Amino acid sequence: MKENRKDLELGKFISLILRHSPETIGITLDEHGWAKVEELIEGINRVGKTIDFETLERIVKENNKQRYSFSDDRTKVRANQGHSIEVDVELEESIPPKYLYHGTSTRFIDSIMSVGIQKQSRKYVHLSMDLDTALSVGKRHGKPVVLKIDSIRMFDDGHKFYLSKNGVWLTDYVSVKYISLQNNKDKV
Ligand code: HQG
Repeated sequence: MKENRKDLELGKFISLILRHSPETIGITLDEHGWAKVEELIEGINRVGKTIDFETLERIVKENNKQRYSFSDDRTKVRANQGHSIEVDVELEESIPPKYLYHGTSTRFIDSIMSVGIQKQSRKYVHLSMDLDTALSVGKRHGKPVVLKIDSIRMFDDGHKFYLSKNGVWLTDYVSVKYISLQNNKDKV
C-alpha cells in the first residue's frame, strides 16, 4: 500500500534519527545501528510528534524504499543503509552486476570527472541497479545526470561491493576510470 502523507513525513524524521542524528530525540544506537523501539517511540513523542507501535510497524512495512528493518523480535529497528554515523549494519559483501548507476547533478560532474565519486558525508557511495532509481536520486540535487559505473571491472580490480537489505549497492569510492556518462535514452 502507498504511504500516507503523515507516514511519509514521519519516515523522513525516522531516517534522520536512524542514519544521522539519534541525539535529535535523545537516544543512542548500538554498534550495529539498532535503536530500541520503545526508546524511539518515546523519543519521537517527546519532541512533539505522534507515533505508536502500529504506526511504526506500518512505516517499516510500507516505506517506498524499504529503508528500515526490525530485529526478529521487533524490539529493535535500524536503517538498512544511508548512514553518516559510524555503525556497522552487517552489510553483505556481494558480486555486483556488470554495470551500476549513480545519479547526481550536472553541477557536480566536473568535480566527479576529475576526482571520482566520493562518499561525502555518508559511509559509502550509493549506486543503483536501475537507471530510473539513479535518475530520481540525481533529481534530489538539481538537474539530474546518470553515471554508468563499470562495476564488474572495479570488482575484478579488487574493490569491494555491498548490497544492502533494500537493494542499494554500496562501495567506498569510484575512480574516474570506471565512470562514463550514461545516455538516458540508451536503457540497458
Ligand atoms: C556527489 C538516497 C562533487 C554525489 C538515495 C551526490 C541514495 C560529488 C552528492 C542515498 C563528488 C552526495 C544517497 C565529487 C560525489 N565532487 N560531488 N567528487 N562525489 N559527489 O545525498 O548518492 O532516498 O550523500 O554525486 O536513494 O545522492 O534518502 O548521496 O550527488 O541511495 O533513502 O555528492 O540517499 O536514499 O549526496 O544519495 P548524498 P546520494 P534515500
